Amino acid sequence: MAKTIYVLNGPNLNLLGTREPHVYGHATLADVEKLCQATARRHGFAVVFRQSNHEGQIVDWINEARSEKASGLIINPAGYTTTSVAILDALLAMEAPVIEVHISNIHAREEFRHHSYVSKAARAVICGFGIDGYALAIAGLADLGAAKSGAKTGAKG
Ligand code: CA2
Repeated sequence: MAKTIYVLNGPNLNLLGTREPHVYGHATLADVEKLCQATARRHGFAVVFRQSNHEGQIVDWINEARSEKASGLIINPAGYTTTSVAILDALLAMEAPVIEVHISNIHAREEFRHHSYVSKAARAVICGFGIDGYALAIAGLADLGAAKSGAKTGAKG
């Protein structure tokens, strides 16, 4: 059976592709889901892909990923990146690797976007690659899995 990864998206990412294309590009969240499904399939993963505008819902999904023994979790916490201790605490309880993704380069933007609570629980952080960051995160999770099973040698794992 395919290993499952969760891809969780925070508030307002449902609006992707509708405005601010100079910052976030023209792709919609449906396009992001298609990219994740196609990339995951190539790496032998199944994907649970979700978006919510509600902090508690995201916390519940992180707990679900943990209890369902997901192989990894990718999260774009969006506006909760800089505020949510609740999401951080849920992520800290995960054993599987967590990858934080941002479509834009948050460090080249306003200073209030630079600090992330989520990064404290993240194995890696990807920002500034547009929606390709999600595909890179899935490839990274696949690489971590391969390293763990001994299929690869190197510094990771
Ligand atoms: O670059 C990212 O992926 C962000 O996580 C996106 C968040 C922002 O608060 C973070 O600082 C960086 C914003 C998500 C809302 O996205 C929209 C996209 C299009 C139109 C309106 C909102």
